[in-house]
Formats: sequence, structure tokens, C-alpha cells
Amino acid sequence: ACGVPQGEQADGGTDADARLVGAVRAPGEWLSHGRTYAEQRHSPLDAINMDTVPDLGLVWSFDLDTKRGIEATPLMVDGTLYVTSAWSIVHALDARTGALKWTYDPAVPRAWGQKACCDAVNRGVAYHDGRVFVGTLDGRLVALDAATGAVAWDVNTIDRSKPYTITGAPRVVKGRVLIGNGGGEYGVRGYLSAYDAATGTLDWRFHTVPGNPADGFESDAMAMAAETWTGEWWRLGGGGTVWDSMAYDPDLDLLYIGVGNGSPWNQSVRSPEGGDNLFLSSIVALRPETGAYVWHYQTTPGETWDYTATQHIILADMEIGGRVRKVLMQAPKNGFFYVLDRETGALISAEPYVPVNWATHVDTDTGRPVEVPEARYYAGEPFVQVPSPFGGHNWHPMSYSPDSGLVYIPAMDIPYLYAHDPAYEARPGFWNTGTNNTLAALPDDAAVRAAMKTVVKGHLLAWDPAGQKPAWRVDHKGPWNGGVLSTGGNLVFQGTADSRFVAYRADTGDELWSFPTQTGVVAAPMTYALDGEQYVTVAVGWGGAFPLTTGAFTQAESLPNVSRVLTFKLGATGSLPPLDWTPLPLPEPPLEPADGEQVTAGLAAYHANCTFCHGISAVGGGLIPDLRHSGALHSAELWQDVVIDGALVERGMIAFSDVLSAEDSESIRAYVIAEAQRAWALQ
Ligand code: PQQ
Repeated sequence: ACGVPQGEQADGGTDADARLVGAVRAPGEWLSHGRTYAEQRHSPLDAINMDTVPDLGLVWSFDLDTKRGIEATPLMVDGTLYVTSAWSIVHALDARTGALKWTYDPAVPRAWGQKACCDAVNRGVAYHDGRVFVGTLDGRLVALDAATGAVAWDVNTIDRSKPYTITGAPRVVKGRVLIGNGGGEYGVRGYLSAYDAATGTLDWRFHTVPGNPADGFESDAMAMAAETWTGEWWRLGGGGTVWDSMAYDPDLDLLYIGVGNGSPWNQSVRSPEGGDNLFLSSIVALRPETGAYVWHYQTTPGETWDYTATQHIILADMEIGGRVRKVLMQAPKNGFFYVLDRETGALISAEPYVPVNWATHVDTDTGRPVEVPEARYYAGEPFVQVPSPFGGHNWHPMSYSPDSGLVYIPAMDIPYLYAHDPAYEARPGFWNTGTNNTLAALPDDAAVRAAMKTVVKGHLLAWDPAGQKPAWRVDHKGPWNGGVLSTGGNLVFQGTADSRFVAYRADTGDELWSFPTQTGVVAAPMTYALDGEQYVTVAVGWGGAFPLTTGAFTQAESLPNVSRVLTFKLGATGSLPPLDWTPLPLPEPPLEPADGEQVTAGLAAYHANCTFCHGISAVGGGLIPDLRHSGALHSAELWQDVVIDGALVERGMIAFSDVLSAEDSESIRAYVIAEAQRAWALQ
């Protein structure tokens, strides 16, 4: 009864288009990001199953040459595995042996990394007609010859004067390469672009939020959306970036996109008189040939908490209330699990899949959440809210098994203190949310800090979408665990933040097998078959938004980023080289007594500018240098050379001369010294 949409070749489509539609019937390959257009991330392959999985072992591994988060789902096409590492670098590997066929490095300037809210990550490539396509962190879309890696075309998708990035995997539908962008934390306007796969010519562009009405609207959809905005939102960008999810139904010929948060987050500075602010935090259905709007469903009207609806979208046909419905499912950041009718966008049901305190429920008549008044922090006091800007679930892909009827969600419980910033001034290009991030700094007291760790949690949640209730859960040591794969072997595979790759029974959650990965896993596994043998592959390497901003403070097991591709099959017995790593001891910090006022000023300046890469309260992200170790703490001149004048710009540390004064830089130094002294005293 429960199945995948069985689309046949779309009218007028080419063989290459038909191959992607037919991925449903080609379980030996993994042809697009979520395996098929329905993005279920479920493979019918069953040679590796609940009985044979204890015999699963490492057949090969391939070391990736970057040290930032690895988020890609590899594709497997015609015996070749295509995987991206950080900085949008593409590798083509022999799927049987892991031997390198070619590498393509788009040479992203490392300073562009400052425009990336959440690490220099990339979630993978798309394949179509002998080419692979990658979006680069600096906003380009590049077509490569799948056999050689030679560049076929390379186009710019952004206004290069604005802080746009690309981290998401492109999709190809009807000969068009679809790509969105990131930048919602910095002040941009979101859109999705469609490029001709053969030539790289821009075919259409769908904006997700309206621009300045005085310039005229690009479409009726934008005129409609503009009715839901107030003030001069376009000056600040508005947000609505399409930075991750898409899915396609070939039968209905509808493309679904997930739209991001408001920019700035704080609605009172973005759209002061309120309004729903379409199409923020919405799922929008479009015609893939024209980009014409068909319907939308908004998960979080008047978004003000970074509650993106960019999370993974899954399509399935399932029985609900006695009849088979064509549904679309999403577990967006806001904590509710949505089941929509994907023909019309009508809400079928929505229930909380993690603790939620910003709304009591979703009203199924209106389709709207019923908010608690305290949640609009800008109108009152700071509010401790769940979920946080990390979401009840972030980009880590979930999976849906038509066999068990369950969705497997990498879920998280992380609270966050939302607070209005009365001193807000727009500063596009820098962290620009309109919220007071200083209040989210860790408390001074070591015991309270330790206690805070225990409330930050994560788990693998098996969710019954038809019944909107949990089936089972596995609690992990911390949040930010990997994406999920389910298989016809009654298995669910997931990597974890505490450096394990695990297989669970899909119907019960019993752990059946695990492998030590030597690094946190955030990406989703995939599977394929060659010469009658099934393989499972996962790209490992700790990173992404959570490690960068909360860093070592909450990491479940303190291991470094080791970026690798790991491939497993039955009977293999390979092992990884021993991990040669010990945490660097903290050097003695400068002993100068801290000036209280300067430290307080530095705390604020640090949390407005530095947290997003170097970690809250300077705890160090584990990916980017821990400032408490910095030799420059001993020298005001050296510190300013780096912070103000950009001495380390080649390594990605930009010059902050536009937003910080020499005095600010000195207070930040005083604050980091105070944090280093605190850590030194505790060790
Ligand atoms: N990216 C990650 C990650 O890769 O770990 C996590 C997030 C992003 C978020 O939580 C975001 O809110 C987010 N927002 C945008 C945006 O608003 O444009 C972009 C991205 C991104 O491109 O990675 C993330």
C-alpha cells in the first residue's frame, strides 16, 4: 500500500531525464541526492539485512583533504562514486575500490567562509547525462564531465557584492539544474534558479520573498507575497533562502522547495507591523519548466526564530484514514511534523515530534500554529524556547521506509534564549539577526555550565507519520547526529556525533552493529550494489553549524575532524589507521588582570561577531582555532593585525575593520584572555 510515486518518463523528456525518473527501479545505483525524486532515502537492497549485518566490515576508505564538516551524500552512477568535501571540492572514486579517478577543486577563496553561517560545507552533487553538477560556497554552479572532471561550464548564480553562499546539493529536473543559496543570517533575498543542464544558461528564477515594490514584482506570486509584509523589508534582504531541500513528483509534475527563515530573524525589525511574510518558512510547489507558483504551505507565519522549512522533504503514497493519500512530509526546525496533501498543499496533520513551547499546537482548520504570546520575544522579555535555532531537526536527512511505514528523524532537544536587540543596526554581510546573542553566552559558573550540557540532547526518532506518534527512539550522547538511510533489510543506518556508524533494526530500534569512525558523523549514508554485492557508504567528518558555534562545549566525544569516505560490505574486515591525536594542552594565558568593564564590552562584541566560528564564550569550535590558545592574546598589535587588518585573510579570518574599532578589538582580546584564564584555572 505504501509506495514511492511511480513516475514514468515525463512528456517530451530525454533519456537522461527518464533515467532520473526511473531511479525508483534502479536500486543498485544512487542517482540523485535522496536516491529518487521522492527523496525517501530508502533503498530496497536487502543483502545486508538484520541477519547478515553482524558480518558487515570496512572494504575501503578514502581520506578527504579538508578539515571542515563533511555533509555530502555520495552519488553512485555507473560504478563511480561522486562525493564532495568541504570547500565544495568534488571527488570521483571507483565504487568498488575507492581508487581516486579525479578531483575538482573550485578554488573557493577561504575568506568567503565568513559569509557561511554554518561551516564551509557542501551536501553533494547532482548527476544528469554524463555530467555532475556542484554548487560552490562562493555562489557558482559548475558542470563537470562525469568521466574526467573537466569543466563543461561554470556560471555565477549570485550578486557577488552580497553575502550569498551555496551549501546544498543541486537537483536536475527536466533538463534543468536547480540550485538555491544560503545567506539568511547575513541579510539576503532568497531565490531558486534553474539552469539549462546542457549549456548553463539561466532558464528561470523563483524569488521566495518580494523585493522593493517600487521596482515592480517578478511574478503574481511576489505581488501576493508582498501583501503579507510591512515596512521596508527589502532593505535588509528579507531572507527565505532555499539552502537545502527539494523534491519532485513526476506524475503531478510538481517541484517542491523548502524555504528558509527571515533575514534578520527578528520580525519587529524586518517587518515592523507584522504579517505572515510569505514565503518564509514555507514549502512551495512550482512547475519545473517555468518556475510558476502552484501552491504553498507556511509552517511558521511571521517567522522570528530562525525556524526554516528547508529541512528534508519526503514524498510518499500512504494510507491515512482508510484511503491512500499522496503526501509530502517534513520535520522542520519549528518542532512540528507535517503531513501535507502534495497535490494541493492542504494540511493533513501536524504534531510535535520534539518538545515545543512556542506554540500549543497547529490548528488543523486554519493550518496555523497557535503561538504562546511570550514567544514573540521582541514584544516583551527574553524567552527560553524549544526548539532552538538549531531546530528540532536540522538539514541531516531523515528517511522513510515503505516497509515499516516509519520516518527516521535525527532529532534534537536544544533550548535557546531569544532576546530582542534594542541597539540593532543593520549590517548586511555580517551576522545580522536583530537578536541579542550576548545573552546566549554561557554563565560564568563552571557548575552551571556543566549542568547546561546535560539538557542539550539528541536522539534517533522513529515516527509513525500516518498516526503522528513515536514508534521508538534511541537516545544519543548529544545532539547533531548524522543523517539516516533505511533499507529493505529492515535496517536503519546512522552515524553519530560520538563517532560511531550504527545499524539499527528498522521496526524496533535494536542496535545490531556499529563501527568506530574516529570522528563525529553528520552526513547521511547511502547504499548501492555492484557485481551482485551490496555496499554501504558514509562520508564522515565532524562539522556544521552546531560544532562551530557551541564547539567543544557540547561535543559528545571530543575527537577531531577526520574527513573520510568509509565503504562497507559483508565479509570485509578492513580497519582504519590508528587515530594519532591528543587534544592540545591549553598554553598559559597572559596573566594581566582583566579590566571588568573591558571584559564586559568584549563579551558583547565577541558574541555579536566571533561566536559563529570560534564558539560561544570562546569555547573553541574544534574546527577553527580555539582563540584561548592564540599566541596573539599576548600582543595587542598582533591581535589587531589579525582582527582589524586581516593578517590571516588567506586562511579565512577576514578583516573586521568595517564593523569593529581598535577599541572593540582590544575588548575582545580582554574577554578572550578572561575566558582563557578561567579555563586555565579549571584544568
Ligand atoms: N547549515 C547548517 C549546517 O550545514 O550545519 C545548519 C544551518 C545551515 C542552519 O541551521 C541554518 O539556519 C542555515 N541557514 C542558512 C540560511 O539561512 O541561508 C543557510 C545554511 C547553510 O547554507 O548551510 C544553514
